[in-house]
Amino acid sequence: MTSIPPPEINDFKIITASCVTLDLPALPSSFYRHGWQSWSLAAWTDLTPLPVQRPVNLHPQQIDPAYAYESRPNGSWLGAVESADGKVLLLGALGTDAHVRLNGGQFEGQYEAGTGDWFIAFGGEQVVFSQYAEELGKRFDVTKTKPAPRVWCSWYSLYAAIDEGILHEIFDRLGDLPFDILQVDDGWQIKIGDWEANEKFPSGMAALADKIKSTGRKAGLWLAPLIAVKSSQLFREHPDWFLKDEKGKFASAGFNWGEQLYALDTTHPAALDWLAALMRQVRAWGFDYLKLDFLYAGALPGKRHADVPREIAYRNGLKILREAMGEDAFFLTCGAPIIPSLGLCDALRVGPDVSGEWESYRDVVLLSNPTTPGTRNAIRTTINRLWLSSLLLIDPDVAYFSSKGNSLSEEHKKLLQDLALVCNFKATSDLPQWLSEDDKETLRSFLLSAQKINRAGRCTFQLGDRQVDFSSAGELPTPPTGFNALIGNLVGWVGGLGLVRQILDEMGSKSLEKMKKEL
Ligand code: 9PG
Repeated sequence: MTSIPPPEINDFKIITASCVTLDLPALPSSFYRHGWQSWSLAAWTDLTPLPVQRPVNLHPQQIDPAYAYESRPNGSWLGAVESADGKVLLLGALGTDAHVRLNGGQFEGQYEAGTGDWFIAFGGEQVVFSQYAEELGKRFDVTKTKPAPRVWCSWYSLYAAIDEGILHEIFDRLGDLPFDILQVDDGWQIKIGDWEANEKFPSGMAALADKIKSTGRKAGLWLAPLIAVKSSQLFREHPDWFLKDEKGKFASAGFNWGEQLYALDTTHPAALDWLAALMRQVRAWGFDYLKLDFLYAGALPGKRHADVPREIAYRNGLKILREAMGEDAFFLTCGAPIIPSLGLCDALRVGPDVSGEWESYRDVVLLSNPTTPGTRNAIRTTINRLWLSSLLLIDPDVAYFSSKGNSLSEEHKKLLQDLALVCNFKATSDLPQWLSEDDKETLRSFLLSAQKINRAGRCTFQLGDRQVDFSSAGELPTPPTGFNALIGNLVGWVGGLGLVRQILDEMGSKSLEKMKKEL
């Protein structure tokens, strides 16, 4: 263990150690928690332990399951403390497989396997974070080259209820709105693991890409190549390609689509060959923008074919995916461990999903879960990850323009639109059928906007001649006590039951089918 005094003000140092301890002169007033992957919480909080988030069977897909029960303030790779005078001390790993935590008056960092470099800086918040980003850029061969795309994505309106007919109609009706990419999301594949067109796409995926290209845009596609369900042909034919736990059972990669998820072992040579072939296939169909999702699965704890640190295993898998799709493809990573993705993708989702509601009381308050879809959750975590924007394009998820298909207030819709401008990553899923002429003009000027943006504070920005303040999304709700805590436990338990989630999914898809008929 290396114990060192913090650096002088406005200075930073880099030291090599497996475990580092900084003795703080006084207890800080707040702690910057940096969650593991795109959807995990990033926020400044006080030092009170956060309750364990629920349902616990979703831990593998929402947070780093290795630290799910850590009650001290902690974070993946980096953390920061703020003292009463507003100065910030940042401790951050310059390698993968590292975690930090506050242990009373000591700020500790630890590599899971072996030693690595630590970056330590003290000074103004924006300065220390940008110095850290600069050092990360050097270590992870970051070359930020691609221009920011303007994307229409099928997820946040139709969800999985997409089919060939409705997508063709939407692509036609988008008219001359200035989108660069039309991206087909979840719902086209046979199964999670079997990445071929399902019966809703009888003309096949190449025909779908052709249709998009005929509108003058590039074609985008969503896949989750590092997970599979047990009923997939992939899992049935190659169970040996999947990650195991310490007891030799298949490790859980979470639960979604009414099924248990499993993780591909990205150190297995045959699995890597399969991944590379899949990427070449998707490019051959004509898709040039790839949103690869649920990527955390490559870095979950477990037993692998080759005994390498889990995030190195993930990063090697990502390299194979990148090489096979080609440097000319636009590569967006999602549900992805943050630091191990740097330098290998063009854009990274930096927050949880938005949704048509501001906040779910059930999820955020009763279940202490800030990682589930919700507009407030998405804004909160994205704002706290803006420091990554010097390293790659950061995707804050989509903005809404229509009053149909969501229950957001005008003010909340505007906040999401402004967040997209701050990130310079513009996307929506709104259906052209939903947009009034006014909505279309707002969307058009959003897509064309090239305002000058200046950060004024942690949550405040100057956008052209307007000031924007995102602080209404910043605070975390107070954890439940008494009766509400009891209800929370019950909801957490019920919500973790597979059958209950299946029924909810079923209800969701029925109401989407109804909405489609009414378009
Ligand atoms: C498609 C979607 C969209 C979306 C992605 C991802 O259970 N979860 O924690 C969970 C979080 C996010 C999520 C799905 C499940 O959404 O972020 O944009 O592509 O997959 O299924």
